[in-house]
Amino acid sequence: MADSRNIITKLIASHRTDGQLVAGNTVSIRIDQTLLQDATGTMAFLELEAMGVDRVKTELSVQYIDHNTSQFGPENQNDHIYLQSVAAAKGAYFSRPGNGICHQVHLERFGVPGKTMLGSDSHTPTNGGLGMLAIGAGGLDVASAMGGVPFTMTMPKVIGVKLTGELPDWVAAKDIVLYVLSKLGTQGNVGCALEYFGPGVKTLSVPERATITNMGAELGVTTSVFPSDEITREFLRAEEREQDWQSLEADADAEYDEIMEIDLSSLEPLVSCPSSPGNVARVSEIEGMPVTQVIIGSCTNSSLKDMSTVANLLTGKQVAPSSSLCIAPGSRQVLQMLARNGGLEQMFSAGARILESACGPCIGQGLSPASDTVTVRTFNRNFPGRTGTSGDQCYLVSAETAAATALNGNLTDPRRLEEKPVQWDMPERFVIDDSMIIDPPSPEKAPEIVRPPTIGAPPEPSRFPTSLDGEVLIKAGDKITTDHIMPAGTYLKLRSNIEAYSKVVFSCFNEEGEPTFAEKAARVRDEGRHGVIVAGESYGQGSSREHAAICPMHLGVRVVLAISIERIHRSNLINFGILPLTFSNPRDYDEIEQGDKVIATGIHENLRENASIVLEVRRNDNTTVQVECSHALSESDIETVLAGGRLNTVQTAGKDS
Ligand code: MIC
Ligand code: SF4
Repeated sequence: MADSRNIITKLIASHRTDGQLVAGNTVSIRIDQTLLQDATGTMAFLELEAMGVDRVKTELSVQYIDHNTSQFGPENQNDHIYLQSVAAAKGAYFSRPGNGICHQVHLERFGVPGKTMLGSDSHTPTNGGLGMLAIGAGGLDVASAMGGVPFTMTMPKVIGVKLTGELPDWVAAKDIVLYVLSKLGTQGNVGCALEYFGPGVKTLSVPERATITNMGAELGVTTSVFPSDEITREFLRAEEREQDWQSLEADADAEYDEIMEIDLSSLEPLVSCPSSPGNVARVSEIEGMPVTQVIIGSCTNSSLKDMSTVANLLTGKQVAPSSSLCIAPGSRQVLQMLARNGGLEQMFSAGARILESACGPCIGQGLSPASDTVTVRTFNRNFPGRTGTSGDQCYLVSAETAAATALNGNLTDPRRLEEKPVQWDMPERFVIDDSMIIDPPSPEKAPEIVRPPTIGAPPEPSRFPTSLDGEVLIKAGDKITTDHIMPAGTYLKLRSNIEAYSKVVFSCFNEEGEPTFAEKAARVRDEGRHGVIVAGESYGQGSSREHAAICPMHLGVRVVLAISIERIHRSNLINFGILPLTFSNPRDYDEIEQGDKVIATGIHENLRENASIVLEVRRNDNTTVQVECSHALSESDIETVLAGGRLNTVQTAGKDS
């Protein structure tokens, strides 16, 4: 067994601090690098401070400013100022606003094959394109890793994706991952990880691999990984980091828990239709609809490869008058390369609007589409309302399909283009200019931490009650995303202010004239009772934002009962003392309604004795039903939930004496 390992097992084995390498078992791994972005970073650093950690213990930790850069009001820059000072004080690198999207910049400047990375952003696996074991997690887990605490996870079931053949003209890496999404869907993949292998791997550059590993987040898998080979080496050489390269391949007869085979030459341009990345169709099936807006960018499709393809396609042409084309190159390096090689000129001559290298419209920071119109984007998520327009119709495609669409003003299969694609070759050398990255000073020179007035305090957890006196505050359906639970967009600036942000929990489900979710929850909390959230399958899909646990916790929610719960969100619930339960019998979902009372006694004992949890549901018509629930919590998870969250248990774990 030891000499027939796949890459994921090798990486976990070489970083393992505890646990057996058997799928489904709990394993702990040492974390080499961490990544924080600003929208999750303030909470993570406040938590790190609360843990008493003086200096990060990882090989490398980076704080990026890329999400919240629109600066309506003082809050965003207040966050930036706090983050710059706390990163310096704690020994982390700081990537200034304008330097680019965290995953893209990390790939360029910091990612190292064979290392582990934990990032407070669900798309952290992007760096799996370089052969890293990169995993998304909530801010508290990342803060703990920065404090030197190993990361505990479920040993994944490894699905090998065998790539053969070569992509046809105008078919892109994005179409590969959309194809995988069409096969595996956005739910039911918890506990799995994807490893790409086979002869087709050699046909893909590092940025293309990163597009594929990036969107593994939409599948709900723990991570996605490519081998590190000569192509990886060439990329790192062009980044002047060849010394960071090491070869990483699966053993010749490596085993996978499952294998999926994709003949790249059989693929065609694909599109995720509204409003889930998993609603995949062929572009050729649905093309022709008028499109008023096209946006090219985000951590999925903003590399120099994508941008060069777009620039070549736009050369000498004009964006259709009925369409608006916006382009956000993923990093300052990409922008500098485009500025030097003329790509930028080609873009704006064609009428494209050039945006800052940041997340921008991907997280609802402006450029919301007009009512009842179609927006086509190269992003990774099209959850309802994420564009900032309610009832939005957002389609996700490759950069090739997006550019062809912008030129025609309607959804266009790029294979209709008359020209042949211009072959993209990796530049011998990228522009290397790290002047927007601030290195951490030595400990003696650590600055004072600056706390502008909108920086709040870390959340204050309270112990889990011995008996539950709950009320169902909401009964939600399947595939509830963290965007449903905690909207971003214009509310993103409230990330450092839990009290204010809590007011918009589940605001997309509020009805006019009815109390909001937050008002209902506060009423139940103020009566000394507990909030319960009921949901269907795949609750908590999408982002790593721990606010989707912290804000409900702040409003007194103590239990989430769902048919299934996604990985990162489930950990965040545990981290903030909310008990994640699943229906032992999914049909019981139909037995509970909003407003029902939920009573349980002896929860502490039952959890500790691993006995099943039975909730007594008292309905509004005075009938009562018993609902049996499962939890699959480890011993330490149980203690964390009972303690009211991890802040109460890790305070001393990484503490400097
Ligand atoms: C996202 O794409 O949804 C985000 C915004 O990057 C989130 C992080 C956040 O909510 O701050 C993610 O993917 O984890
Ligand atoms: Fe930023 Fe969008 Fe990527 Fe999230 S998915 S990190 S918001 S670009």
